[in-house]
Amino acid sequence: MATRRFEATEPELAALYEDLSETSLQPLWELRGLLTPTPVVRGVPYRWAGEHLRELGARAGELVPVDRGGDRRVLACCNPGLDGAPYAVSTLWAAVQYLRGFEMAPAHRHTPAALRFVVEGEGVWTLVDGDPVRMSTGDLVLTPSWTFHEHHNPTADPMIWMDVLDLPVVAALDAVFFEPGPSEETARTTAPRSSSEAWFGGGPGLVPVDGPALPARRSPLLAYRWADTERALEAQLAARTGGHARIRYSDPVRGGDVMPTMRCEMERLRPGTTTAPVRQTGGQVTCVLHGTGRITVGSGDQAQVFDLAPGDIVAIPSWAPRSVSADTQLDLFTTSDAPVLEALNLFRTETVAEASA
Ligand code: GTQ
Ligand code: FE2
Repeated sequence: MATRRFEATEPELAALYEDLSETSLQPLWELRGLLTPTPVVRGVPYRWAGEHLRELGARAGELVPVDRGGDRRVLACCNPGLDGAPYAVSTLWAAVQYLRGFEMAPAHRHTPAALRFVVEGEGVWTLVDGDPVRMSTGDLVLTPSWTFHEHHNPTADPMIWMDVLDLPVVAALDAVFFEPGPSEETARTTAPRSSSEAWFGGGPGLVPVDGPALPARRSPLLAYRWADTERALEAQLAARTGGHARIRYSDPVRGGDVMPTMRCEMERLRPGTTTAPVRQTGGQVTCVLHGTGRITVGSGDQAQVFDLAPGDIVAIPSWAPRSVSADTQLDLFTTSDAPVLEALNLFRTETVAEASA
């Protein structure tokens, strides 16, 4: 198979280029844009409005059944800069999943890891490797790589939530595996406290002595509850100056990020607060839990300003400065691929001096 052929006016060089092409070789001296001074990022700053996600999710709920074959009723956020790839940024899948009352999304597992963040609603629970984890407003729920998961809605009301997966990273590494789960119905209608929370959600700094074996390189705690998150944010706001608090979800036993590929954080801004523009390598996805305000993503000509309301999902491409302003009190959940970049010693972050507008 021949590769791209480069042009030359000098006949011997042209002949060389032809032979290189036939031999699937390319001359580096003719290649441009490989080693750029700063990242060339195809993904663009973008916001999917919560209002649209809710409305379109509900319409999909009316029209599209969830069953084997379909498996999940999910609308993927597709960054307009990524040529139709179903990714929010080049390294993260972000989507909304809609489960009608009394519906069930069947068990499966895959090597891409997933997290769920609930903007509104309760009643659905996810069975993660047999452990029932309920999902309520403001909760972060993990389905780490290769864990079986199925979603149950025992209530009469539909529920919608955000999924984020590291699928683009796993796909780029050619390491995607998928397997359907055991098909027998796990007929459970209640969600008792997960065993993961009983063991590892004991409270600040309290971890079991003779607990279950710890899973490799990811948190043993599968759910981070909003009441705990909010308490931590309020305590931090009381302890510090300024109206901006930020917390990171971590492995309660060993510290570090919740999963090897995704970092999760929550921030609260008091009304009238604006954050300094910060950029980092790798992609980020921000989801609005509560409040209204604005987010500026990018700088100079590329800067985009989006109004924020609950349920909005925002794509922050690599190295784009991100600044947030709160009109009312604003709670934002953000996930990123920072653990991947850190593991490879590629993580950079900086505060950008000039506020982008
Ligand atoms: O809930 O299992 O958004 O497998 C994409 C793939 C959700 C899920 C997504 C999935 C799921
Ligand atoms: Fe899945």
